[in-house]
Order: sequence, then C-alpha cells, then structure tokens
Amino acid sequence: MSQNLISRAISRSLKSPFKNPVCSQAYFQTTSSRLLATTANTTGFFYKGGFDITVHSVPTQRRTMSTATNITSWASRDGEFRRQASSFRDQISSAPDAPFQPEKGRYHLYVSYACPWATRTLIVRQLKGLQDIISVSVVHWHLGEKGWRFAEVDEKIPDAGPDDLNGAKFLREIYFGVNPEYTGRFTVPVLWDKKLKTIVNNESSEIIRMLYTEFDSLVADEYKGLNFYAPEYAKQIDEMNDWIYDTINNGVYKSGFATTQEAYERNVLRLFEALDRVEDILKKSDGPYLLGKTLTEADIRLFPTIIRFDPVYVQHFKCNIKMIRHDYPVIHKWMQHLYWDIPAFKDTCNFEHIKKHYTKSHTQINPFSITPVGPVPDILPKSE
Ligand SMILES: N[C@@H](CCC(=O)N[C@@H](CS)C(=O)NCC(=O)O)C(=O)O
Repeated sequence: MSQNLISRAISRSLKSPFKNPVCSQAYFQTTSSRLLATTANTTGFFYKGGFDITVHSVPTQRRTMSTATNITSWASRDGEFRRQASSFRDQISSAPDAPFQPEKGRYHLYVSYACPWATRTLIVRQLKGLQDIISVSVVHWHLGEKGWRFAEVDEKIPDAGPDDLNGAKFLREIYFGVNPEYTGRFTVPVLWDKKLKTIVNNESSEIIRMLYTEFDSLVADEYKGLNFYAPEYAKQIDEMNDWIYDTINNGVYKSGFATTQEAYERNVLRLFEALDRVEDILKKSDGPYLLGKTLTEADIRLFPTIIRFDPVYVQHFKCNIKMIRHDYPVIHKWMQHLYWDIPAFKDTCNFEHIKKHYTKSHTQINPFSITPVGPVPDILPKSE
C-alpha cells in the first residue's frame, strides 16, 4: 500500500505541476497549577481598560527558558512532531455550585482565523447562535518568537485587532496573568471568563462540547437542543475523532513539522491512507455528512483541516501525494457543501489569515516567507 502510494505520488508529481501554497503549527504542555488572579508579590500590571487583575512578578529568565526559546521548535529530537496537552480544563456548566455558570456576555474567545482548532470553536459559536452571547478577539495572523500577538489599530490588519478586553499585546500575557508559572505554549483558542478574570479552558475539543449544550437557556429557540454530539451518535463520533485527529487533523502537522525523512514519510502516508478512508466513508454514507443526514461533531472537526488542505498543507506541509479538488471527489463535494451552503463554515474561514500565517510564521520551513499565489481560487465554486 505504502509503496504503491509512493510510486503513484512520484509519477504524479512528475506530470502534475501543483500550484499551491501553505499553513500553521502548534500545541502545548501539561499541568494547570493555576492561580486565579491572586496577589502575592505583585509588581506587574499589564491589563488596561478598567480591568484590575494584578499579575505576579515572575523572573523574566524563567519565562524565557521555559517557553520563548523553543516557540518555533516544532519537532522533537527524533524528528517527530508531538502536540502537547492543553492545560486549562474547566467547564462552563449550569449545575448548581458550578463556578463557571452560563451567562450572556460573561465569556470571551481568543482565536486565530489561521488555526484549525480555534476555527472549530468559531464554527460552533455560529451554528449555535452564540454570537451575541460569547464575544471574540482575533489575533494577528503572524505567530512569532513570543507567540500570538494582537494587531495594533494602525497596522490595519483586516479582521484582527487589539485586545480590547484585557489590553494585552501578546496572548502570552493572558496566560501569565492567570498563571505566572505557566510553562506550556500560548495557544488559541482560549475561553476567557470576564467575571472571574481567568482562563476557563484552552482545549477546543472541550470548548465546542460546552457550546453545544450549556447555553441552551440563553440561545434563541431555533438553536435550543441542537447538539452536534447527540447521544445516539456519540460512540461513532468518538471512534471517528480518534483516528481522524491522529492521522488527519494532527497528521498534516506531523508531516509538515517532521525533521527527518522517515518521520515525514511515515506520517504523510498515514495521512493519505486516512483520507482514502474518509472518501470511502462518505461514498457509503446516505450523505451529505460523515454519519449520514445529520451534521455532527465529526464533520465540524474534519472541516477546518480539509478546507486548508489544497491552499496550504499540500505545498507548505508537503502533503502533496494528492489534492482534495483533483483526487477526492466525494470529500470535495462534502467540503463544498459545508463551505458554500452553511454560513457558519464560510464566515469563519479567512484565507488571508490562513495562508499568511503558515507561510510567514514557519520560517524554518519557508525561510523567505513567500506566500504562494495559488491555488486559484482557494475553494472551487460548487459548479466545479
Ligand atoms: N489542543 C489544542 C491545540 C491548539 C493549538 O495547537 N493551537 C495553535 C494554533 S493552530 C497555537 O495556538 N499555537 C501557538 C504555539 O504553539 O505557540 C486545541 O485543540 O485547542
């Protein structure tokens, strides 16, 4: 199978001049020794705008050693990329005594349009009609040495801007504000609680599940009960998430960030075997979704990777054995339907952020930061 794929890939790459571009990164670390904006040894104060959280003073050197120096080192010594586990894992819940109760205007999402994981949360926020209930800040598309930063107003970055809520310049300030000892990566999405001034959760797979159900007392009637992880599908969704996460969602990163030929080939072959499997599942489905006639979390989690595939991963992450538009007709149709027919998918997809982020942030992969022009268009219209 693998040999087959490789020889087909080689013969194809000789014939077929792909015109493609690029995309992104990253992960995390462990434990959440969290401090809820308490006060000992306080000297720092980075929040502005009527926000009175005080920040622990932490020796700069320690921060630098634990995080900043390796912010652009994606692969481990053996050449394999390993995504770190998310640190903040609290839940919004309407259970009595739960500290994070659902409330209109209380929660905020820090996201990047470039990031497939953050995009999941934006899709679900819109699918559940939560736009007026949960606010959003979008970071600048560039991920630099100090991690994500916010755009200045005069930079005029379309669809990104300053952190009006907490006045941070870098996302890391939000993490350090909650836990000055934080040693993980400063990732998006971040679900922020304006009331307790803390991070509730920074794991997209958990955030989306809270959004399905916990705000139902606040959303308009048409959104109540809309659960993309309904009990009757839960087992199938879990099973699918498991291999799709490993081989596709994370598989593109494992291919792109590999620093040995062996790690790259191992992961890129697994990726295309998994895409073949998805193509087959969709072929057999009563459609138009992975599990038949109902849109589920499995579709929501797969979409952000597939929509970035041709425009970015083919070229930038060397996932170029096949393209979605040319080689996976059923996945292509599924993706076009979600993108063109359901506003929550198209409205949360920003190709300028996506393409610039990957190509201009990963200088270890693309040292001159040139963003490829193609493919044109980013997504084909439904007629093609
Ligand atoms: N497990 C996390 C992963 C999030 C993640 O890796 N986000 C990336 C962007 S795509 C990030 O913010 N990376 C910044 C960094 O690693 O410095 C989730 O699904 O929420």
